[in-house]
Amino acid sequence: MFDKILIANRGEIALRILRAAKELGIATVAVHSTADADAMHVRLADESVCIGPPPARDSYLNIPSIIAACEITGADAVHPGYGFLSENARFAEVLNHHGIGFIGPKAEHIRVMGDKIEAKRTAKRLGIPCVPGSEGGVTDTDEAKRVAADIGYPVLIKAASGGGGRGMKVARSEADLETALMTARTEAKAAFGDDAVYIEKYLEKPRHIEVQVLGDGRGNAIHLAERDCSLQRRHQKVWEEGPSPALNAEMREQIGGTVARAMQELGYTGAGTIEFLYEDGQFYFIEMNTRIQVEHPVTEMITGIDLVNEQIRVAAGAPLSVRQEDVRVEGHAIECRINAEHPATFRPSPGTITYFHPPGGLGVRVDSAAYQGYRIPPHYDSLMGKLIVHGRTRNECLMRLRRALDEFVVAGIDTTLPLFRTLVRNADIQNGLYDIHWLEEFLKTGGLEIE
Ligand code: MV4
Repeated sequence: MFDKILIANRGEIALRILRAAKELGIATVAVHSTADADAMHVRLADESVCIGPPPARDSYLNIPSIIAACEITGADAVHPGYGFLSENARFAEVLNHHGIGFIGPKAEHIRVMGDKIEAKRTAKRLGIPCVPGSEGGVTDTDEAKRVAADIGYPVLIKAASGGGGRGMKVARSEADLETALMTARTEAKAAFGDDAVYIEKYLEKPRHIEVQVLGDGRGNAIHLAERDCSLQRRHQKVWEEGPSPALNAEMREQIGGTVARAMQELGYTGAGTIEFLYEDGQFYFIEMNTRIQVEHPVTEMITGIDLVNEQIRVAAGAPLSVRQEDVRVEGHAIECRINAEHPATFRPSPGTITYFHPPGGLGVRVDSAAYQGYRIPPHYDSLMGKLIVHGRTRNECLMRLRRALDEFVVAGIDTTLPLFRTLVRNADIQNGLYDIHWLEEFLKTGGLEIE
């Protein structure tokens, strides 16, 4: 097992990783920018190293500074959290080259899944159902027309280096196709320095359902059911829950089994998420994330399995602590991402938290690095905390969530708490009747009565 882990991240996920390390008896090193000297992850770690000025590219994304911090402190592994360097294959390779463990998958698997065309090719080879579309990249209009005619309109043009929704263009008929293709390629080149694009059948009203996996890198892999992440705004998840209100146990076993077998064949190491669009009873692979995700507590609450503990153990060469037959889904969990933003305009609201009172009680978990008197710096993303609630049934979970949201007090800054207080009382949400467009439609049509 590792003796000392360096956490190359900040905020609530840095605390989450610290807690897992501490429970395993592993010493911790925090790294921080000059803007984060007062941050909670710095206070809770055994040691800390300042790695640069506020902009992430000069600190949390600065590979030489992080390697130096490992060498100064004698850390034998790095946990990258999510975002920042978590899906940077070169970072994983550089660490290995320095004899430092990377708590994540093999660099090769990060690289494959980072290219959406390669990821899809791999998924298809492993027997995972994919959205109908081009075999690989598409460059010329005639080829695009042939593919589109074959799969039928509408079609969607996606950037190979994209993800997070950037650089996508819909073509509703052949008349739209040439412009969509050229615009997508130009935007992809500008955003990612790579103009490779591919084509898929455009699904009009799917849900976003993702399956959590864990692999030991030596031929054992399991699934830990799914999360429904359909409630998003501008490709930012807002509310995640598990299990999905749209699936039954049989469908869960089917897609979970397919994914676990695929990851076993791939020899995948650590935690991963296979993202699907789900429409009319069918799953369609879109992407794979090779990191721990923001919404991982939903899975932890319904399975009782500590995903970060498993990540660390597996990276150190240990087997998974659970077998597939030991994984059971118990009850229901919902996560609300509380952002330091205005609840109606979503304008970021950095500044000092003058009062902080998180909710508690049975089935309530708050993952946050915030505290009373903490000043949220303006340089990073606006996630201020996550409220995760568990209940024996979805209805119990909703009732408990309503109570927990009413208990939560954050003063001095704007937060998205009022949005969640509205959502938890909405009939469509209560009935689980929503798709990937529901939230934006709700916000656009004035469902939120907040000025
Ligand atoms: C799609 C799609 C419809 N059809 N692919 C958006 C982000 C990227 N990860 C994949 N995305 C989509 N891919 C096909 N073939 C619709 C979306 C999409 C979306 C997906 C998940 C959650 C929210 C979304 C919001 C808009 C579009």
